[in-house]
This record gives sequence, structure tokens and C-alpha cells, in this order.
Amino acid sequence: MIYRPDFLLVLSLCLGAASRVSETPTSTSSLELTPITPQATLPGAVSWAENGTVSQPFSSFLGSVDKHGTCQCSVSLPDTTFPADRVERLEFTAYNLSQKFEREFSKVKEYVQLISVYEKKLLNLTVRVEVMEKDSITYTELDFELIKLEVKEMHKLVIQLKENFVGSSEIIDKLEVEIRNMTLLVEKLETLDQNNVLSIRRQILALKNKLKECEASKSELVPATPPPPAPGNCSHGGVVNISTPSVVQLNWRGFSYKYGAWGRDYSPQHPEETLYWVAPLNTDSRVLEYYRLYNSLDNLLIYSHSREFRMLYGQGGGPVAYNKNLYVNWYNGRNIAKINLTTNAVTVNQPLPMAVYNNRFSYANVNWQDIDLAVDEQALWVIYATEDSTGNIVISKLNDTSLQVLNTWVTKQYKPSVSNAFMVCGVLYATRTLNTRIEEIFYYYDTNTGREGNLAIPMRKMQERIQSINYHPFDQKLYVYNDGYLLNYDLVFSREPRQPV
Ligand SMILES: *[C@@H]1O[C@H](CO)[C@@H](O)[C@H](O)[C@H]1NC(C)=O
Ligand SMILES: *[C@@H]1O[C@H](CO)[C@@H](O)[C@H](O)[C@H]1NC(C)=O
Ligand SMILES: *[C@@H]1O[C@H](CO)[C@@H](O)[C@H](O)[C@H]1NC(C)=O
Ligand SMILES: *[C@@H]1O[C@H](CO)[C@@H](O)[C@H](O)[C@H]1NC(C)=O
Ligand SMILES: *[C@@H]1O[C@H](CO)[C@@H](O)[C@H](O)[C@H]1NC(C)=O
Ligand SMILES: *[C@@H]1O[C@H](CO)[C@@H](O)[C@H](O)[C@H]1NC(C)=O
Ligand SMILES: *[C@@H]1O[C@H](CO)[C@@H](O)[C@H](O)[C@H]1NC(C)=O
Ligand SMILES: CC(=O)N[C@H]1CO[C@H](CO)[C@@H](O)[C@@H]1O
Repeated sequence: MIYRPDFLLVLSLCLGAASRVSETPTSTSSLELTPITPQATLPGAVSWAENGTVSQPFSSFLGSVDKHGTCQCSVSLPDTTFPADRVERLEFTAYNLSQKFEREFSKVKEYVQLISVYEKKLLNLTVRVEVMEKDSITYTELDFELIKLEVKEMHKLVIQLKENFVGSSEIIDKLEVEIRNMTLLVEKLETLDQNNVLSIRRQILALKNKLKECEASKSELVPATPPPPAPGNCSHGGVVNISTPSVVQLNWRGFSYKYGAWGRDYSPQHPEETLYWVAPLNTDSRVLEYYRLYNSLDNLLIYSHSREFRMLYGQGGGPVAYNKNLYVNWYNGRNIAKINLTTNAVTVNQPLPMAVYNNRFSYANVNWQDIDLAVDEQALWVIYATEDSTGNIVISKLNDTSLQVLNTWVTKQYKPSVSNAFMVCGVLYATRTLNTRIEEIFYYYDTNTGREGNLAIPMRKMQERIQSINYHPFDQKLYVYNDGYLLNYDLVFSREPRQPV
């Protein structure tokens, strides 16, 4: 290719549309096009002249930017053979640049579309939450205000974003991720509510209404339930009844995590403090690896502001929290580990003397719970069995600092025929399965007196198997893990004090 000496090279990059949206491409182009500025002549320009008659660089240069922001450069070349290859490269660069810009610009357009879709979704969500609120059923415990707040915040964000849209695509990228995150959160909340809490609450409400009707029809015969004793006060006659369950929710790992435990930390110095823990076992029904902490029941209910920890490894659904420590049976042995709930560090790991483990004498229908820890008004306890006890339940009071056994009681109740157990005021209560809907508190052992005996307190349940039971002395509730669902029960105590022996 031979060009005439008076050849005028005009490079025109149509970047006008680009600079309207973003400033970066303009600066990028000026950078990439430096080879045609006078100071930086095309590298090796001299050598193009095949015969050194005129071996000088460009004879003149003109550059201007028109009112559309279009960059125009005019170069007059000396009388010589034109370096076509370099022009081609330049043209490629220009082409590359405009391509790149097209891509960026289309990305930006995509974001605008995405954002308007999110905006619609958010509006929809807000409306739906409002409809749910107007529904005749009351969801007092579910803090819908929180959800609404989040949605509103997202909405505000989207509007701000639209207004300030002339910013760089990097900021838009970040905001887009944030919005996507929040949308996901709200969507997750929504599905969780719809699938679990809301529908089960409806069932429970129907059940409660039926019970109320039933009670009303024989109200003269049923004595009013006595007021509960003061929290931590044990001057009552023990458990005589239990409420119907209130379903708190499905555990955070989902429906397939049927095994596990949950509860509320009890710190005798600060009994009113709220720290809830949820520990679904892995699906092998054995390994306790992950657990979550919530600083309030509201947070637990909407699965928010949790702290998640991993341990290596707990075993079974027997753990309990006491004084901001979690006590668990350590994997594959008779050890009990004490885990600091602030740091998740194992601070003590101590064998429980004589205890059997690994399904030697676990509970009926519940595996890997040979060692079940419990907390009540008086102490940290462990419920287990030994070969010497021939599989009967053994109760030991533990020093919660050192995990040394302080005292031990051997009962006459065979552990594998019990579905679970808990401690209240130094009294062990054991349950058994009557059918798929009803469990029964059928046995007690009082460590204060050494007395044991039978009870017949029916305990309704949502799912077939009670995986674990934990008692909390301050709210006097049971925390039950029922095949993946977290249930709460209120205990009813006898007003007559226990007779000392
Ligand atoms: C144009 O871009 C392609 C790939 O994006 C690259 O391989 C090529 O070297 C570029 N050409 C120039 C002249 O920059
Ligand atoms: C908004 O919600 C209604 C149901 O309430 C649904 O039919 C509709 O598809 C939703 N619209 C969007 C954009 O999600
Ligand atoms: C979005 O969520 C992911 C994972 O949940 C997280 O790593 C990321 O930091 C979040 N981004 C923003 C901007 O919140
Ligand atoms: C427990 O309650 C009983 C009666 O309500 C009261 O007499 C007793 O002093 C209380 N005990 C403690 C330790 O608070
Ligand atoms: C025990 O509690 C249940 C559920 O609240 C109630 O229906 C029943 O009447 C109570 N039984 C006694 C003996 O108080
Ligand atoms: C847990 O560890 C932290 C940090 O070492 C400590 O401040 C806290 O007192 C510990 N908690 C308990 C209950 O021991
Ligand atoms: C529990 O163990 C700690 C540490 O070994 C000890 O200081 C404390 O006195 C023990 N408490 C009881 C009641 O034995
Ligand atoms: C073919 C020819 O004449 N080449 C000459 C071009 O100019 C250079 C430098 O001026 C000479 O070295 C070459 O001999």
C-alpha cells in the first residue's frame, strides 16, 4: 500500500455518547492514543524511510476536540512511504477501544434494568407483608417490623442509586451486589416464613382454639393454673403439667437436619440475659459441628444477627449452655468439653468416669446421646449410664469450672427405654413415647431426697421424635428439638412444697 505524500490521516473516535455516561473512557482513550501526540512520535518512525532522503518525523500535527467531545487528530506525513502496518495497528486500537466501551455501556444499561426489576420486587414485597399483617391471625412474635424496615432501606438505596447514576461503574457494581444481597435476604425470610412459621402457627392456633372450646365447656371442673413460682425458686412441689408446645421455628440448617438441640444460656448471676443457641447435628445424627448464637429470641425468629461457630467435634444432641459456656460430649469417647461461647475455644476437656458412650445406652429412638448434659436452678448436671448401673440412668452433679464429678445418684430407670430427660430443681424428669403425637413425662428421680416414682403428664409434640430437651430456670420453659423444629413448653408446678424425707 503506497500513500500520497499529502496524505492526511484523520482519526476520529466517536466517544461522545460514552462521555455522557462515564468519564473514564475519555481519559482511557487519551492514554491509549499517546503514540500520535507530537512528543511521542510513533516508535521507530525514522526507520520507515526506506531510503534516507527524508528521514525526519511527522512534518506537522493538528489536534482538536470538537463540541461533541470527539477527538480529532490530523497528521501530515512527510513525503515518504506510508507505514501502513502502524496505521492498521492504530485503527485496531481504536476499534478495540470502542468495542470495550460498547461493552461497558451495555453493562451499565443492564444495571439500570436490573435495578428497576429489584425496585418492583421490593414494592411487591412491601405490599405482601402488609397483607400478611392485616390477616386476622396475629403473628405477635414474628417481628415483621424488622422485615419492613429492611425492605424500606433497600428501597431508599435503589432510589438514591438512580439519582446518582452518573458515577463510575465500579460504584454501581458494588451497590448492585449490596442490593442483590439484601433482596436475597428478604426473599429468604419470606420463603422461610411462608413454609414454616406461618403455616405451623396457623395449625397451632387452630389447635389452641379447639382446646379453648374444650376447656370452656368444662371450665367449672378445671382449676385455674397456679401462678408460676418466682424464677429460680424451688419451693414448689415439682412439675405437675406442661403447656401445649409453641413452635418457634425450623432450625437454621433446614428440614433435613432432624437431629440436634437448642436452648437458652443460663447464667445464675444474670438470669434474665438472653443468649440462645441452636445446634443442629450433621445429617449423620452424630456429629455436632456447627452451632449458632442469637442475642435475642426475635433475632432467632427471623434468623438474623447470628454468630455461627464450628467445633471439631461434638457428638450427639446432649449439649447445654451454662454461664456462657457450651458443654458437649466430645466425639467418639466419654469426654465432656467446655467451650467458651465468646471465643468458641475449648477450655476444658475432661473424661466422665465410667460413662458408656457411642450408643451403648443412648435414649430410645435417639442415637449418640449416651451423655446428656442438663442445667437447672442448682447446678450443671450430666445424665448418663454405666456398665455398673446395668444401663440404668446415672445422674451426676458437675463442677462447671473443672467438670469434676461432685456427687452421683443411680436410678432404677433403664436409660434406653427413656426417650429423653431434663432436670428441674435437682429432680430428673424422663419422657417416653406414647404415640406419634404424644410424649409422656412418666418418671422422676429427686436427688434432694433420693425418691423416685412415676408420673403421667402428657406432652404434645409436632413431629414424631423428641431429639433433646433442655430446661431454663429463669423462664421455666423447656426447649425441645423435635425432628428439626424448635419447640417451647411452659412447665406448671405444684404449689404444695415437696415433703422432705
Ligand atoms: C485488541 O484486543 C484484542 C483482544 O481484546 C487483543 O488481542 C489485540 O492485541 C488488541 N489489539 C490492539 C491493537 O490493541
Ligand atoms: C407481585 O406479586 C403478585 C402476587 O402477590 C404476583 O402475581 C406478581 O407476579 C408479582 N410481581 C412481581 C414483579 O414479582
Ligand atoms: C454479599 O454477600 C456475600 C456473601 O453472603 C458477602 O461475602 C459480601 O460481602 C456481601 N456484599 C455486600 C456488599 O454486602
Ligand atoms: C420462694 O418462694 C416462697 C413462697 O413464694 C418464699 O417463701 C421463699 O422465701 C422463696 N425462696 C427464695 C429462695 O426466694
Ligand atoms: C395440663 O395442661 C394442658 C394443656 O395446657 C391442659 O389441657 C390440661 O387441662 C392440664 N391438666 C391439668 C391436670 O391441669
Ligand atoms: C471467654 O473468653 C473470653 C476471652 O478470653 C473471656 O473474656 C471470657 O471471660 C470467657 N468467658 C467465660 C464464660 O469463661
Ligand atoms: C470447682 O473447681 C474449681 C477449680 O478446680 C475450684 O476452684 C472450685 O472450688 C470447685 N468448686 C466446687 C464447688 O467444688
Ligand atoms: C538503499 C539506500 O540508499 N539506503 C540508504 C538510505 O539511507 C541510509 C541513511 O541515510 C543509508 O545508510 C542507506 O544506505
